[in-house]
Amino acid sequence: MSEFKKLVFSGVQPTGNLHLGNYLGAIRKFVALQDGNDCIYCVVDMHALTAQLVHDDLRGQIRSIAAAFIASGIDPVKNIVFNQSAVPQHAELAWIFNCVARIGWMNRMTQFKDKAGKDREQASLGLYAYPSLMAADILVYRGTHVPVGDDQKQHLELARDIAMKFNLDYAEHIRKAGYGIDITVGEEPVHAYFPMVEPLIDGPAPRVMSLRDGSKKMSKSDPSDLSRINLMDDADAISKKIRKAKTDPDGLPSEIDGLKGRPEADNLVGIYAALADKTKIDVLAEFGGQQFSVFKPALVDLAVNTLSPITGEMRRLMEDTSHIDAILKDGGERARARAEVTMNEVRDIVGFLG
Ligand code: AQP
Repeated sequence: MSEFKKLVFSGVQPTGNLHLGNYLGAIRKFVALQDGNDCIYCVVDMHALTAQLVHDDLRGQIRSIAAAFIASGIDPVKNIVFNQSAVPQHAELAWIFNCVARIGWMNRMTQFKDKAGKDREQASLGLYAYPSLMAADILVYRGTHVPVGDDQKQHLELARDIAMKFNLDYAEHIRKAGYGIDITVGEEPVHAYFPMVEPLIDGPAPRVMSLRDGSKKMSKSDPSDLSRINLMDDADAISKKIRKAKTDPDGLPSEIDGLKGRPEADNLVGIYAALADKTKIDVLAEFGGQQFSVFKPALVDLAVNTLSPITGEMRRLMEDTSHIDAILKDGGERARARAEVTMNEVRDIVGFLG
């Protein structure tokens, strides 16, 4: 048995202001993973059309996500940073995956149900097929590890199902062409062309929740700006949002069990832990028994100290976008060359001519 070469892939949609959830759930992990790994980080602009068909400034949004990657510490020379639409092979593989994936699988996707809302008949086909394009984004590089927030777990399970079905349906063709490797999935030996992707979701804040409602995830599309800390917020805005964050009347518990049934307190402790690179247990050891009037200012200081340098660098990069454009162009070329290697083989496996 052998293993696929480790390749880290992840993407962020250019659909509005990046927030603390995107940073802690995704971008900060991207930065940590770049040491010692082959990493590809993508601004998924084709996915952005599923959120909204016509954007006022999609190009500006694409650049600002790329700027956030660079400002957070991602090295665009060592890693590949690019925008999805620069590599048409993503869409080509997604079409094949649309034919592999089953309607029953897609119907179970909770993000589609949430985003489509009540009037599902009016949702776009693109929104429905989003997870199939996401599987193609990763697998066109035969990506093995995907750092994401907890909300993307189900989509990654679907990517595994698609990869597995492709491997099994085309097993003979894959073998005959001399592609693929022998792996075990569970106990089963499988001759695989595509790897079984692994989500990297761990950490104290895998799902950062809204500051106004501890039962809803922090989201770019929440109409209330007070619900999220944007990466472009200044110190005053961060301070105001944390001070106004919903809490309950009790102080902080000393034990983790004391956070049960207190989603807002749990969320703020998780945010503090993630920003300080600690566990929630460490944070409660420090602040247990204290009131939010003590904890919130400490959280403000930590959030401002962590985010301000990133915000400053993002602003600087966005003043003259030629540097960002050059990074995306170079990344697009390098990504396209790699994706084309996979697509040449995939075209051969499925039986297309040339
Ligand atoms: N609240 C969150 N907590 C932890 N991780 C999160 N992510 C998003 N929200 C949270 C992670 O950020 C990465 C990029 O997300 P995306 O922009 O591609 O898509 P999304 O999950 O749809 O993000 P938003 O901010 O919630 O946007 P809208 O409002 O447009 O739906 C992903 O790894 C995601 O898990």
